[in-house]
Amino acid sequence: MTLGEVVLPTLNEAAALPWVLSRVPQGWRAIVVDNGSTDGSAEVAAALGALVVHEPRRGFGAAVHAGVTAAGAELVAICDADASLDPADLPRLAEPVLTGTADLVLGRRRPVGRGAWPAHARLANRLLASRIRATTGVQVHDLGPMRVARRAPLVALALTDRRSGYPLEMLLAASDAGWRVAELDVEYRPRVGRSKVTGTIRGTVTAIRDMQRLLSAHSAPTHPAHPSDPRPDPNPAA
Ligand SMILES: Nc1nc2c(ncn2[C@@H]2O[C@H](COP(=O)(O)OP(=O)(O)O)[C@@H](O)[C@H]2O)c(=O)[nH]1
Ligand SMILES: [Mg+2]
Repeated sequence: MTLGEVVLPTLNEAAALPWVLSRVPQGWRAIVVDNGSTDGSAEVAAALGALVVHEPRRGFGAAVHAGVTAAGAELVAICDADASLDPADLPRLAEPVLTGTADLVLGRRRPVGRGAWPAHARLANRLLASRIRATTGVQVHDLGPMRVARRAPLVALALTDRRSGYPLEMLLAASDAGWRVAELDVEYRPRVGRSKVTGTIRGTVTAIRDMQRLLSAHSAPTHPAHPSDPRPDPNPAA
């Protein structure tokens, strides 16, 4: 029985896929979303038994959205296809969702080895996480790409970002929906191949822009006064 499916957004990751797919645990199925690769990623994935979904529209969010849409199991996970994260961690991340203590589990990246996480990306991520904590109250420390949730409620969040704002939009929407968000440590290793997002200046600038836009549009949480609060209602009914 398939307990969960792991969506692997893939843009030219042929060199990483054999290791990544070999690490997909029992009970999990890999969905490789090929985002216009020119290095034979789709063929490698298919030869190794993964379900391959083709998403011609570029963008991290477009790729993940296509994979989540193609999935059908109870749980859905997301993981980079670049061998920086180990799919063998998925059952551990799925545990709080299965036992009902969390609705979304994020892998908090703990770098292993030199060069796993460029300094600028790490700093930007840390600042972003603190801004998320301030705006939402959700206690996250890393906007990490490895995640597990139940598929149906995730689809119901109706996320619209199709680029690098997708991971942030997911967290903001989950927070608005009252989801319990948990973080568990995962090892983060130097990726195989070239980064498409945070390892490049263009990718980083795009990611920051996408995320700034989402955060500015997201209002701070409103805390309704307790009925026993003696202060006058600032918005009295007419
Ligand atoms: N940026 C980006 N990544 C994509 C796209 N399609 C698929 N991906 C995959 O999304 C994952 C994240 O990108 P990556 O280059 O690892 O970003 P980084 O982890 O910030 O360095 C990788 O598995 C990529 O292959 C796309 O159109 N743009
Ligand atoms: Mg990566």
